Amino acid sequence: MTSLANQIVLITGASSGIGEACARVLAPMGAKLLLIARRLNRLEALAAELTAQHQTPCLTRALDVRHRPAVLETLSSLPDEWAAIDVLINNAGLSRGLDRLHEADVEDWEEMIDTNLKGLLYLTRQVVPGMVARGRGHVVNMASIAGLAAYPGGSVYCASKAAVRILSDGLRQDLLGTPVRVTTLSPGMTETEFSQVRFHGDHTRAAQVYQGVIPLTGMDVAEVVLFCLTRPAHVAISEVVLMPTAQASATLVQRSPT
Ligand code: NDP
Ligand code: 8X3
Repeated sequence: MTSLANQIVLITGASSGIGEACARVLAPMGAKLLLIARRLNRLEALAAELTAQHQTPCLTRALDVRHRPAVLETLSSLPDEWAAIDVLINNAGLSRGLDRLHEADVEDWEEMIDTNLKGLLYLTRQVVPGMVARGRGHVVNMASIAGLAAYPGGSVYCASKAAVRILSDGLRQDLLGTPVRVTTLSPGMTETEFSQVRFHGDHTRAAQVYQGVIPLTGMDVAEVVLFCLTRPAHVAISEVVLMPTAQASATLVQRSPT
């Protein structure tokens, strides 16, 4: 088993959902958590809770991963004792809208591509060289079942997540010969703030996504992240697809009457 004790784990999108759940699952393992998102107040509350409960060393940083100079500044100005990042969980991401491609809002496209794709790339470019130099590291990229096949109204989000999968494959190939591992996670329907964000705060529409289904929780996904991170050094889990039992694909969901 790979121990996470005293490992520095950077989690993007730690203010909510899957990223927050990863922090909660990794804290009792003795990891040191570098928590990143735009909503600093949430990160600070989470850090205070984890430090009180598990004595977890936490460092919080407000960062919009879309802004390359800010990513550079944040990561290059870390205190020395936080600079040697062992695990990078590229989780920050979002979907905006569920509109037909030829009718969709271009601003929504920009936000998804800039966050899901370019943000992930900026973090990776900044963190992975140190992992290679130190001869240890693990990158976990949050893709989605949306990256396995398109669904109506989701083409740009799906394309961004397909890109995450392919980028992860490429990174794995580029890192061959180093001990750095790359894991892609492709979860299905997971109840977080994801649908509220997708529908620009329309709670009724967001709730309908999970109607009649028991979705995954952020903790379900985080437990899989933990499993991947703690395999022995010679075991690299390349990709995991996980869905609620009531889901067979992005478009095939068995709903019980409510
Ligand atoms: P949430 O909306 O609950 O969490 C998204 C997180 O991403 C938040 O912490 C948010 O923080 C952060 N984030 C968004 N934009 C930025 C940005 N520009 N800079 C920094 N942080 C940002 O959704 P989930 O937890 O569900 O989503 C996490 C990941 O999982 C995403 O990549 C999503 O695509 C993926 N996913 C989700 C599934 C689902 O069904 N929920 C299924 C498959 C994959 P803040 O707003 O504070 O910046
Ligand atoms: C989120 C899952 O199917 O709503 O990535 O796109 S889905």
